Amino acid sequence: MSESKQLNECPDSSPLLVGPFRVEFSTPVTLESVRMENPHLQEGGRYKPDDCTALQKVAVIIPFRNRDEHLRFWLHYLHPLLQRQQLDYGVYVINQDGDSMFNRAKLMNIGYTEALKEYDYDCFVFSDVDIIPMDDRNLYRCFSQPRHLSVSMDKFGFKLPYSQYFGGVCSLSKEQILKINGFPNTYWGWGGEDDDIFERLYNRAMFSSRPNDIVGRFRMIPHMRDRNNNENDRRFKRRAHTRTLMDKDGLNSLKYKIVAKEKHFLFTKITVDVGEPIKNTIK
Ligand code: UD2
Ligand code: MN
Repeated sequence: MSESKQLNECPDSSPLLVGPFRVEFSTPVTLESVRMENPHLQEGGRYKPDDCTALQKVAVIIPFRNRDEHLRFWLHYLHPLLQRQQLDYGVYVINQDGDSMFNRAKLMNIGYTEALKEYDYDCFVFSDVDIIPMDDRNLYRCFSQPRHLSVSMDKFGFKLPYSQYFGGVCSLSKEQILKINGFPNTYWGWGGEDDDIFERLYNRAMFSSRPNDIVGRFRMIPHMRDRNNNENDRRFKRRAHTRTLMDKDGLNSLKYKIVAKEKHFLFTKITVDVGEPIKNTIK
């Protein structure tokens, strides 16, 4: 009797994939129903296949504040998909505490840092809470180049809005993230941080790989602009300095305080104090 059986690597293309599937937001889902649908999860929203060794260890990072309804839909669609993709994965909801201006990219840096404290992840997928893929052949894992996954969204008529677009869902390996010093911490409010990330990649001679526009289809749950996520009207001025600022503004300048860490059955929720914008740093 041997306790530890030797597992083979999972195949490059999972036999469990179904291709396109239906995504709709008219029937509300509950955390309890999602939990029932996913009996193989471990606490904190962790999973790994039990019949093969996953090719990558993936932390899925969701920048978050006050979007519980969207998170329920996200969990409902994404947990089964990530399992069909045979990933060794964990879901991290990085919840901005308080009501200061929202800072999506800083929350992504925090997610990267905190997930690595828990497990030896080699790949990081960063996803908006409201974007749901419509095809499970769109792999939530890392590639030899950073990847932009949400290429074909309903809100943009299933087209890429512009060629440098990097918003929505993207994946980067640990090495790729370190090469660009992570993400900027200084974009407060809506917009610009995704273009900054694209520019960081460009400045380090990387580009964004993409699935095709059939596999890369997504739906965004329709919503209004949140409170305290006002359009950042300094974003264009800030991005003009990305080439020089990227070495100073990123993982090496990241400061935050953990307020709470909770292991839910379907995700790990880390509530953080990200601070406030410093006035007039970039004019
Ligand atoms: C677009 C991009 C997004 C980001 C943003 C500009 C798409 C599909 N997405 O999203 O990636 O570049 O523009 O910053 O083009 N959030 C909260 N609570 C809040 C505010 C934001 O949870 O109060 C999170 C949540 O994960 C949300 C994401 O931040 O999905 C982006 O914010 P948004 O959905 O309001 O912005 P949107 O749809 O214009
Ligand atoms: Mn959105």
